[in-house]
Amino acid sequence: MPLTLGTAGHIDHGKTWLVRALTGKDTDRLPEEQRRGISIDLGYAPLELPDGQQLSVVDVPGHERFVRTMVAGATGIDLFLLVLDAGEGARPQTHEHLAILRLLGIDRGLVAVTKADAVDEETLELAVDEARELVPHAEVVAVSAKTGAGIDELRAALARASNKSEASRSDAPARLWIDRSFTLRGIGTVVTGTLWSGSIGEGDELRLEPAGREVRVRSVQVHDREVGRAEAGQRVAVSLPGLERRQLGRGDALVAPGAYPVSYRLDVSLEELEPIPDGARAQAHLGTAHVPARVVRIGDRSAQLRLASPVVAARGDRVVLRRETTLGGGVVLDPAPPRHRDKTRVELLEKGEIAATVHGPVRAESLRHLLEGEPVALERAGPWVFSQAWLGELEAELSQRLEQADPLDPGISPPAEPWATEIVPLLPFERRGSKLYLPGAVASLGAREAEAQALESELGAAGPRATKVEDVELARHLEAAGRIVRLGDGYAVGVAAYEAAKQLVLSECAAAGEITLARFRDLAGVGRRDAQLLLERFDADGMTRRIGDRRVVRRAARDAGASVN
Ligand SMILES: Nc1nc2c(ncn2[C@@H]2O[C@H](COP(=O)(O)OP(=O)(O)OP(=O)(O)O)[C@@H](O)[C@H]2O)c(=O)[nH]1
Ligand SMILES: [Mg+2]
Repeated sequence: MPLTLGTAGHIDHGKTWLVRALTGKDTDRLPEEQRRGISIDLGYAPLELPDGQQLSVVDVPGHERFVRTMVAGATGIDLFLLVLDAGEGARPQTHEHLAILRLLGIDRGLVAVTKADAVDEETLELAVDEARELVPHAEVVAVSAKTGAGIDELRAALARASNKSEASRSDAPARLWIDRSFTLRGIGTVVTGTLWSGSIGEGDELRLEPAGREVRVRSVQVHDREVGRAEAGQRVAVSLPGLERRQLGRGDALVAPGAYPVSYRLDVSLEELEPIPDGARAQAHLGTAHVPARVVRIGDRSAQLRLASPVVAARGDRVVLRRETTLGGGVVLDPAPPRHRDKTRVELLEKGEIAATVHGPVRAESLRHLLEGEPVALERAGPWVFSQAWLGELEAELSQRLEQADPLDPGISPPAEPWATEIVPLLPFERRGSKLYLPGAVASLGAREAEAQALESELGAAGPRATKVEDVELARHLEAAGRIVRLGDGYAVGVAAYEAAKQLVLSECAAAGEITLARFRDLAGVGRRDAQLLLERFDADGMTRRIGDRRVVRRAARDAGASVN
């Protein structure tokens, strides 16, 4: 597994010279860097160790104004090389770079106390002691880039440190944080970066995020050599035909399609170098990206970062928070959380109890970035996952509503949420039309039977005269039960009166071929309005057809009538 080594240290302490002494390459390639004698951008060089191991070296600038470039360079490295000027000792960016390395979780590396040629022995010893105190777990080597003294010892120490390190990111889908992009004649746009995880090969279809652009890899190089496929941990150059250089740059990521969420929020466990108040604004650095963020505190040790623009993140990613100085950082607990301030949720996430954070339905794909494999201890329906307890609560709530439903129509409208189509069928209810019912539930009058009987006798007494019924539900139910007949405008008649009126129409039409409103009114002995309501009902029943002010019996009804008679 190839490892990446990143320099760190205060401005002018001799990082670039040391990289040149180790690799033979001057990484200060920009004219401005050469003119000013300082590093401004990241520099890259391959380094072959005595035991044949290959390292990729990233040289970072030490200037306090370029710390954000240092973060972009340090992100994704496996080993650090902290460079300390023997004459100067630790200075502000020595400390800040060290803090950033710690926040990024890069704890393996060594310290080179350089410019040994420029100081006396005593000063050198003091500097070496200071270095040991500063980074107690690291090997300290005194060197001079100018004379070459100690360089071989440094190489041997690097080989030892590399042998102890291993990158363990190769299982996850491909993600490459871009740190440079340029155009090569005849090839087009090329991006470089450290491949954090997965592999990238010729012909791969990837996505450029957060823009969400589909890209196809034409070729892949590792240290200027074409390879079929580059592996996690390597510094990679990828050529992407069809893309303009200005469409991408440092801070973008090339990822396997669909493998990582692109998110405006990150739940993080927080580590503070200085107190970060709720609502604080800072730059959030993640991978090679940095975006303005607001820190929404959730309890003592965690926060939700609300970002001004989206980032591609995964659980376990490190974030550094900076203003003019480095404020702190964190580890991503949830790369795509809902907007919340829920302390319990964060505590569960921290413990890795991802399933426990799920109650109501969420899309399974939104959990994929939190879980390895399929969610266990969760229910699943279509694209949704949810807890058994939540399903139980839903069932209880719907059952209660069904029990309280109108006995005349004991159904309720099912939930209208997007998950309803997949989840409601899991519950022991019956779907009839647009409503849900308890299994086998039938309409009943229950306590309203007395009311129903009163209405029935009222209608019976009224004969063919229509009666207004205010209780529409009751009327509908009694009609469905064959106990009354509803007319228009909320009126109704008894069944016997309806049948009698029907016979009047049928026999008049059998004799005269037709019936008018006036004639029917006289025959039935009712007012004009009631006659009209009855005739309209016969029309609606399909028994009669209206022609101007007359009505004739439809053939089907005549035949049916004949067969009944
Ligand atoms: N005597 C002596 N001088 C050195 C040595 N290494 C570097 N220098 C001097 O220190 C200056 C800065 O060295 P660089 O390697 O550019 O320092 P740096 O840490 O890369 O600086 P930034 O990238 O700007 O942070 C050089 O121009 C040299 O003059 C050394 O081993 N011995
Ligand atoms: Mg430099």
